[in-house]
Amino acid sequence: MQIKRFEGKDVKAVLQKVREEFGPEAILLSIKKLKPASSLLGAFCNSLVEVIAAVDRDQRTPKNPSLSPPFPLNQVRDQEWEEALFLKRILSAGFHSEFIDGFLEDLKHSQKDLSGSHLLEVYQGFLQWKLMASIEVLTPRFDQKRIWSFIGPTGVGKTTTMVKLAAQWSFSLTPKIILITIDTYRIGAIEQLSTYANILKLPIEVAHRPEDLRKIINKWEDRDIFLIDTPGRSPNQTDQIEELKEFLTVCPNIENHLVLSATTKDPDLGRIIHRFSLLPIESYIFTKIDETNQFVPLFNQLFLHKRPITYLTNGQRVPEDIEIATKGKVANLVLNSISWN
Ligand SMILES: Nc1nc2c(ncn2[C@@H]2O[C@H](COP(=O)(O)OP(=O)(O)O)[C@@H](O)[C@H]2O)c(=O)[nH]1
Ligand SMILES: [Mg+2]
Repeated sequence: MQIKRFEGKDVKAVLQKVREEFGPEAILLSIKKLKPASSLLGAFCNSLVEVIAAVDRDQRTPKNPSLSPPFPLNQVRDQEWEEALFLKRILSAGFHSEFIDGFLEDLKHSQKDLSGSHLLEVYQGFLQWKLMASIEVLTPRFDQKRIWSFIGPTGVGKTTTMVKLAAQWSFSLTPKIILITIDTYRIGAIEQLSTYANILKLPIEVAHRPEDLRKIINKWEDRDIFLIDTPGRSPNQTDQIEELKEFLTVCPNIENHLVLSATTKDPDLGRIIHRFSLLPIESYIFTKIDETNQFVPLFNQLFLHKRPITYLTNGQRVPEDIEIATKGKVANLVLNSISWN
């Protein structure tokens, strides 16, 4: 029996050395990390791995060129596998590469106390912190006159969201609210909003031209909150967005809130945000979070196009299905949408 100590930068490299020298009959006596890793990357790049292996000289056979692993994989230390699995999961979750790079860099320099805790939970906690640190939220304030417009593609829930907010604010804040629509394109759009205005006993005005909008805002100067519904605009039609801009620049204090559906695919979301950025955007409102369980695309946009998120909507019921976005809520949606098993 020959016993020998092997060293290498990682388990794979050391096992390769063992295999080359002792062949497939080698018996692993121990596998140890010599320099404890202080980070996830350290586990793969900086540490030294020591393997003590033995082989019975008489049974030793020439090098085996077969591709099958020479040793049972379950002999590799648990912690390394957990780190590798965690990495694999977040890599396959669809995060933007810039986020992954920053996350790994922070993880590398963090002090992690792994004593007595499950490694996956420690890393999930770290990811949650990083998600929260990467986004901005905005809690609406009504200490002054507010003029909110709801802009975005067709069918994302602009009108529904505006009415949910009108209802909630008029029940709880008792401000004077007026509903305005510039959506004179879609058949039934004015009727849809008029129905809600009647139920909520709020005034409604229709602006056919930018000039009308300016006049309406001046006419209702006693109002605290102006809510402007807009027609859905295709991100591919720049002229439509330019036209919208003519309306929404008639008054300097109009705040545009970009309404996006959480069900939209990642590249499409990016394109929509890019096109609507022709207008200054105050916040994002994400709708239809009840219709998907994939929230990494939503997060990627919040990460890449840094603007605050104000609201999340989670159903068709008016006014119940809307909630203020918090960093914790967004981070939990993202974490829960990653497959950890
Ligand atoms: N499931 C779900 N449906 C929603 C949500 N918000 C709006 N909708 C529905 O989406 C459809 C389009 O809404 P609408 O407000 O007319 O969209 P707009 O064209 O952007 O004004 C309607 O059927 C709404 O009831 C939401 O948060 N979840
Ligand atoms: Mg609408």
